[in-house]
Amino acid sequence: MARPAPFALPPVPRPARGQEATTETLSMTDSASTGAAQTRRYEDILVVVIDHPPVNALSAAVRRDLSNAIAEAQTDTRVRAILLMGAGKNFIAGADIREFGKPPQQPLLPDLCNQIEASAKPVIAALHGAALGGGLEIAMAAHYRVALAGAKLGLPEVNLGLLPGAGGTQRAPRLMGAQAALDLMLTGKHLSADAALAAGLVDALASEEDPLDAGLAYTRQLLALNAGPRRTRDAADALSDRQAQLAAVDAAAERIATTARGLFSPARIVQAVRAAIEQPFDEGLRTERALFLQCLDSPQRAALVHAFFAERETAKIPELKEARARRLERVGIVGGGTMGAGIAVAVLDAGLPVVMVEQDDAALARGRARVEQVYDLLVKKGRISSDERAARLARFTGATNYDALGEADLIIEAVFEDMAVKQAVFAQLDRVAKPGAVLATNTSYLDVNQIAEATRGPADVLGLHFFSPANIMKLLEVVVGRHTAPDTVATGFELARRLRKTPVRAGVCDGFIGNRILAVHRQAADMMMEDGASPYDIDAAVRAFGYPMGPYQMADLAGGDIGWATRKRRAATRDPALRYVQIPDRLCERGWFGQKTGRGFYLYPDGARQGTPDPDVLAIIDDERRRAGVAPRPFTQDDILSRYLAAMVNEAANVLHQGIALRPSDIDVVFLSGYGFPRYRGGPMHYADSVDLPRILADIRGFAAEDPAFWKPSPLLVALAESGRSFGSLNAA
Ligand code: 3H9
Repeated sequence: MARPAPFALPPVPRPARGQEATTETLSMTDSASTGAAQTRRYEDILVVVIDHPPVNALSAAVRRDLSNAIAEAQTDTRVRAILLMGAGKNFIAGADIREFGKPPQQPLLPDLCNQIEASAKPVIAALHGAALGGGLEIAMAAHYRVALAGAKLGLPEVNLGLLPGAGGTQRAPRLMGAQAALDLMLTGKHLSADAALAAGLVDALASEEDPLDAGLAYTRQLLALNAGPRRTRDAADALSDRQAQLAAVDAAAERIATTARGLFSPARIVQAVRAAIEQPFDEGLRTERALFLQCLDSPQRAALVHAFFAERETAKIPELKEARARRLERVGIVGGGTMGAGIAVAVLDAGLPVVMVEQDDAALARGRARVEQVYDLLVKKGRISSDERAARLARFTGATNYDALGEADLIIEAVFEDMAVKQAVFAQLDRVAKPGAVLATNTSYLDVNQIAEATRGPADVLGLHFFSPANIMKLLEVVVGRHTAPDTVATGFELARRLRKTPVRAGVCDGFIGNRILAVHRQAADMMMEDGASPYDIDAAVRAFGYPMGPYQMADLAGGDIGWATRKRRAATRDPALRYVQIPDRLCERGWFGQKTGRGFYLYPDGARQGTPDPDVLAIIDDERRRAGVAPRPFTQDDILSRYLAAMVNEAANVLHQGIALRPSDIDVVFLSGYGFPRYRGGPMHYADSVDLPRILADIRGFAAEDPAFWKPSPLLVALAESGRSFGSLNAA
């Protein structure tokens, strides 16, 4: 719903370079010495450059300098217009997220936006790079907006558990209409410059590449038209059809009831936009402020901000301080199964060529077909064009001979999960790989050191544990072996960057970070199942916590045979003191491997994707209880969750204690991006801190009374809980 501008704005001409002949640097107030917002006058235009690396976030210093610059310009008779722009790659990426939770400092962002809007002289914002959150709110408070190609405009506060709290919920609907504004705020998605123009969010597109040129040219044009301040608060057109606007709000309220399950801020966003329609502007701002403060205080905001920073921390690893990635231009993949094909697609999508090696022509044809199937589906869904499909597949070649891998800079092995098979592959890779090539195994559990022993250069070997489907899942565990060289590790991280994945450094152990911890809390779930909870009760409890699916739904999706093979492998070394629940084996013995076989813990009649509870499974569980001599007892949802999560947190503490993970926040990222842990709870470590560690420790000690072999408190958990510290304190360390 594009809003016509109150008066037509002619297209922006090319910049008249050299017009800025009378450039004069203005003296700044004391606060300007911080340099967070520098001012320069170009004839009668005051240019205010927000300069606060890395992304010009609106810290207290930026707000103060900006406010001073606007105030000074009001009384400076030489200034007819004020141009706002960002230094570096972005306009402004939003409020300074690091300030949330600290005492607020003046001037507050909403007040600054109001000050900008109230300016008696026209304020123009030239937008390039990120104009997000509070950055876009500043722009909407300005009187005119020009966007450069490549600008990204958005109100992504919802991703941080917030709502746009500096007038964004009141100004965006006045510019774009309620529906488009709600869409922007509820999805957090970014709009391109073109889309923002079409939506009414900006007034003009610039053809210049430089924001200063673009902003000056546009401002001069406005001055030539004698354009005065044009305040968004007074814009009425987009909201004129009140009934239609309220209908859009009602529709959004209905939609989020299902799509934003468990989230706090979306409903507040909808409420605030309703206020934009129903209340006068200043009252609407007060409503927005009250709702914003509710969000700011919510534990979800703290968890989501934690997740934001945690994801950016994972790439800060010791190896990257001492080494750089090796050359990474050609990738080889051994194995064309589901994982191999998924990895191939991920690499092709990143623009790199792939050579896939399979043992014979038939297996290679199947591998290629899997890759093609993914692209066929993307074309069918309209995500890529058939030309794009052809271009990506043109980078794919196949071979049945290892020699074809001789040119590869990185070779990823994705064959059957068996040590002897993997070692045989690595012996071949050792033979054909060029010197300096990085050799990676996509194993989910196996010992990377032992795999590396099959080569003469274990410094070149690491684990790259992708998650299925590998072209979609963001997580990549980069497993560092005993001899892995720092530049090999750096190459793993570089691959993740190119593939736009989230890399997490892991040490070697059975299952690394994610699968090792998963195995333990899945064991806790199995014990509850034998003790009286049905798999359906357990799944329901885990879903109620916020996971998209429970552990038995996940097992059915992944295929029960995979876990069964692992259990058989571990049988010989399993601690005899540990209880072993045989129910999953009973299902596997019947060939009930989950969705792919039509039944597992659930029934999937006629290829259904959604399972239904199976009375036969409940009967098998009853038989197993009798066999094990267990008298079933009831479990409430809280009982289930406290055991499930305590087992997860305890094993995570062991993983940290043993140095398998570098920091607690890395474990959070693994569970958020690979295992469906609800993001608004921040990950298991953040969640444990929010529950309180002594309480979790007390739970574990209580459960240990029944089963001391399983419920052994982790030494790290004990140390933290007894010294009043949190996992979070180790992140900062
Ligand atoms: C808001 O605005 C609330 C208001 O409505 C109301 C207030 C009253 N603050 O992502 P990158 C850091 S809420 C502080 O790796 P890229 C980031 O941690 C805000 N720091 O780069 C990293 O630091 P380090 C709404 C920030 O090029 C570095 O910058 N805005 C902020 O891939 C580089 O970041 C958002 O939610 C910030 N706002 O992507 C936008 N943003 O190097 C959040 C980034 O120490 N930001 N940092 O690890 C983004 O989406 C991306 O950072 C951006 C750049 C697209 C801008």
